[in-house]
Amino acid sequence: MTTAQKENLPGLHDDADQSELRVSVVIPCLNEAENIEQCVTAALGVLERNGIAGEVVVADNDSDDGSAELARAAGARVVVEPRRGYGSAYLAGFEAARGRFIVMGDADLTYDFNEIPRFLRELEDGADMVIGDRMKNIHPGAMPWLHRYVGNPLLSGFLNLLFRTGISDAHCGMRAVRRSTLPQLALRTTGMEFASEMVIRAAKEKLDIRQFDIEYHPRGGESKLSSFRDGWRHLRFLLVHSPNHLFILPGAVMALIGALIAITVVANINVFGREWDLHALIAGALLLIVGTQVVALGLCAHAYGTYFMNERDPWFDRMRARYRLEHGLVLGGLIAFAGFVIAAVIVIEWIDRGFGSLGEERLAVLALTLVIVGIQVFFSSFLLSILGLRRGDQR
Ligand SMILES: Nc1nc2c(ncn2[C@@H]2O[C@H](COP(=O)(O)OP(=O)(O)OP(=O)(O)O)[C@@H](O)[C@H]2O)c(=O)[nH]1
Ligand SMILES: [Mg+2]
Repeated sequence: MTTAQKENLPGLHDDADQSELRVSVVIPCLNEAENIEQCVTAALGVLERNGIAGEVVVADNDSDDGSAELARAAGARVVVEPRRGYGSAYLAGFEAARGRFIVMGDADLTYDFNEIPRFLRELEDGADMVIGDRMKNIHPGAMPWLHRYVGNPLLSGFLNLLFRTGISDAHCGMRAVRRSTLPQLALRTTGMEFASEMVIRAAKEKLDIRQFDIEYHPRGGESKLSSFRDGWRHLRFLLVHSPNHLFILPGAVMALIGALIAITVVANINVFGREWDLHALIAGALLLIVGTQVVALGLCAHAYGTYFMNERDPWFDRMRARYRLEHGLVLGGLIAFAGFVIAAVIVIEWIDRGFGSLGEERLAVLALTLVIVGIQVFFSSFLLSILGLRRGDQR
């Protein structure tokens, strides 16, 4: 490469005298004998042509088709990770990588390694993570209809609805990351959901994430992706990392609707031109009880995330600062007490009637609901407090 050529690539000169490599191209590989040689050669060629001090690390998932030997022969450093999974392979590759920057790409010829300098330029410019966007440049036959129009848009859309990352193609496999950010990202998932985890963790840590359009080519060899199993693993990951959407929101909506129905029935309010009675009240009670339970589970999930997983959620932090164990105990106690009072009124009336027949079903359901909800709030408050014990965060 001439000096003039190097000057056209800001930030990519004078690597030879640095003890640290500028880039590690990490390629995960599971039985990719058809492609791996070509991928490694392409990546090494790009580094050489652009004068970038770097290495190619192939994270082999214990392939049984000779992929590791082929990769080694082509000039890659090979690390073997016997535990299967896209995430497992990458975690092993990251551990072995020595470059200041890491560029990631599949071992299937879908991505063009000539894009490496472009990814590096963004990182040199200050980005912490750079992600390709395949969706506008998918070559014919590169992505099945189901993934192109359903799986990828739905999963990326849902991911952004929950985590607001602003990344259009959150599952693109060609990306780059500053290696020094890895401890902060604390990635741990082992399967395809690793792609989601990287983006979500980076967004939660407020890292500088950038994206640009790249081309997506048809794959060589057999795909390792299982549409439904891997799609579900992404979805499951998104849900379990967002207690607000999994528990708090649906729980609060159920409890609110339940409470409104209960008030309407007990206060004899006319809605839609008729009065609502016992059956509606039973449905309302069910929603109120289940909703309370789901919200309580969500609070415990938040507490677990905060105390054991170093998660931060501004809403939960505000709640923690405002309310203590005793607030929950008093609230739960008062709700249950109200239920017992109503139950006592019914019993007194029954005694009054000389233990005769009673027609207080509506009040009885109300009393039962209040007692259950009160007890739930009371004991959930204790559980929340227990979850904070270890870190001395008990409130
Ligand atoms: N799915 C999967 N991929 C692995 C595993 N270990 C390594 N890989 C590599 O991870 C990369 C991604 O897998 P692909 O089969 O290309 O999945 P994909 O890119 O989502 O789907 P395609 O569009 O069909 O390529 C490939 O380079 C695989 O060889 C594993 O256990 N499971
Ligand atoms: Mg692929």
